[in-house]
Amino acid sequence: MRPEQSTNEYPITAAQVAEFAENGHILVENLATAAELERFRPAICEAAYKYNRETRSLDERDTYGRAFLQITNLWRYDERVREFVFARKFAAVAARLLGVERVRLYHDQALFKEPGGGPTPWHQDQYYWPLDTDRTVTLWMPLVAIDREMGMLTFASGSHRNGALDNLAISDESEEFYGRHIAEREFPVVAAERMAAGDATFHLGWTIHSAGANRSPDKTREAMTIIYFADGARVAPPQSAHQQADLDAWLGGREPGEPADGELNPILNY
Ligand SMILES: O=C(O)CCC(=O)C(=O)O
Repeated sequence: MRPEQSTNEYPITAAQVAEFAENGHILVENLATAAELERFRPAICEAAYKYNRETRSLDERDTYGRAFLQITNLWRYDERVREFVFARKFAAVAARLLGVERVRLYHDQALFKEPGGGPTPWHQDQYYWPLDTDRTVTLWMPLVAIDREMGMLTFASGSHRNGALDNLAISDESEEFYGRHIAEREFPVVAAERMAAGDATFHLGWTIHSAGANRSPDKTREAMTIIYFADGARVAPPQSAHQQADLDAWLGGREPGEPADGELNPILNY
């Protein structure tokens, strides 16, 4: 049953916290209400298309480029998107699932998989993140109803437990490497059949995940994501060019060894 809820609080049970710890991911239904979706979806879409810089056709892009339009930190450009990204309700769920008192924003991303867009290869998000904690989590919310034909987020349950497995960015190589790893370790591969607009999944930074292609002829899979980390985390020395790029973009000038508490990383469950 889809839980009834006020717009300010979402009840996460102890069983859900345990499920998240065990699997490294969870589906949370009806996190954003229909009224919230009605208000925020137009704002997110408007900002995403306004700040999208991808102009190539799908044929001209590589595997990463075909997977989605990726438009980042929209909260900085649009006051309405800021209200969505800073929602205490979402951050409180993230904190409860992580088992921490306070969470900070790492960044947000609109991930729009276009009609005909390709699959998102298996990967681990935290490969990109120069943070010294494994208390990191991504909220992934479709803004329209989706089914598996449109690029459902898909998880290898329990795959977070060994932390970093390889230094692989999202690519054909990561698809091959993690695909083999999942088969060898026999991790259950889990994806919802469908998600309603406003449902959300949460996954840990080390959980291996992917998404299918968007086989819809005309519907874009509009997903909005918010990445959180536990307050108290420090900036870690970057281990790759990707981590250096993240350090430059998302951590507000903080240096390795310093607390990750810059102006781009506010506490959101105040
Ligand atoms: O939206 C997608 O296709 C992939 C999303 C993803 O990998 C993430 O949010 O961590």
